[in-house]
Amino acid sequence: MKMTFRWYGKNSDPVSLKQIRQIPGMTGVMGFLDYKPAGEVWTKEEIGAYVKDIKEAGLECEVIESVNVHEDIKMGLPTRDKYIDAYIETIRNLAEVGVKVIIYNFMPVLDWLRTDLAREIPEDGSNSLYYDDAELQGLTAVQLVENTLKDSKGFSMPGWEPERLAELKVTMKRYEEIDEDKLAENYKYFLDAVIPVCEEVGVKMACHPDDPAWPIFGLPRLAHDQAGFDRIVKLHDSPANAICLCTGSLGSNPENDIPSIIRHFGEMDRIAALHIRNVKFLGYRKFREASHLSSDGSLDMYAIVKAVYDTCPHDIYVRPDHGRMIWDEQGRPGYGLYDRALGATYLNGLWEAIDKNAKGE
Ligand SMILES: [Mn+2]
Repeated sequence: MKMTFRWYGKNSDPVSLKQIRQIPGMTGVMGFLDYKPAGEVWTKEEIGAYVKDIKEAGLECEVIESVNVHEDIKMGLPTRDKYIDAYIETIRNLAEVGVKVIIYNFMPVLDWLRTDLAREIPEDGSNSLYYDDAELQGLTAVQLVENTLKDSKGFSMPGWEPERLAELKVTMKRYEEIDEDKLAENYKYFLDAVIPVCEEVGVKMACHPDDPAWPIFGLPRLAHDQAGFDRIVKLHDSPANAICLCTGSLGSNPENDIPSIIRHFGEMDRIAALHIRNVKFLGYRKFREASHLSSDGSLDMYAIVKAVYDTCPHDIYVRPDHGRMIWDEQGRPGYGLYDRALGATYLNGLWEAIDKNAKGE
């Protein structure tokens, strides 16, 4: 297990590379150029400068996250080809600096969504990301963005700032004609274009699950259970068409048996990276994020790490995922230093125990 840490870059992450380097067992970051809009090429110069800083801090940058797929590709518009060409150029540029895995998602319109970004956990006074589907009932996506203007209440729709509201209305309208099959067709068109390039340059594309793990606002979604990912990996059959298995995203639906899903895709060699975190179920489509410890949440983290150990390559890229805000830390919701560092240490502890046990030590 290569333990890594998400890092947003020196201009927008309050966590420094030096701090990340000091977490025990940390080998690298899962990087991100957060200022790049979907559809723009990540140039050699900017990627080179970003990776140089990481290497100078004694860390690797073999995984890049959130190379976002332009909406025109997901919608299958005629303009998609120019955005696919740009994506391919980015893949080539990333490969040149040693990137091995690109994490992305194919969620229409909305990325991850929570109804509260800082819900206090009554037991200990920390806070974490929170979701309650009931709070979204009766709201459309457009109303949700309008509401954030009046009363932010913690709602967040990444990528859909209020100033883009008009565009959101048009996009939502277009999706009325796109069902899951049509979305899968558009997805295949994208994979058929990019996967051969990935094979050529030695990069894996790793699809991140829908978060939360069910369709919202009537939009088609493909990546929220085992059957969905079975369909995705078959759209273009190649080890380069892989998964970023995010336990917390898939685990937001209690019907998803996470260790079993890991074993299923691990045995197929289709897991290129994992985000490992815990969630606590609070009711139907209602959850909050917990510390990584099994007993703090609803997922069995031992069974998860054991499934990774048993079925994935032992140098698989892993990172702790969202953490709580603890010890009065101020920072990016879900991406503070302290709780994620505790998560990494805990995951490394589970791995060490599983490894020594397997070797009879
Ligand atoms: Mn994730």
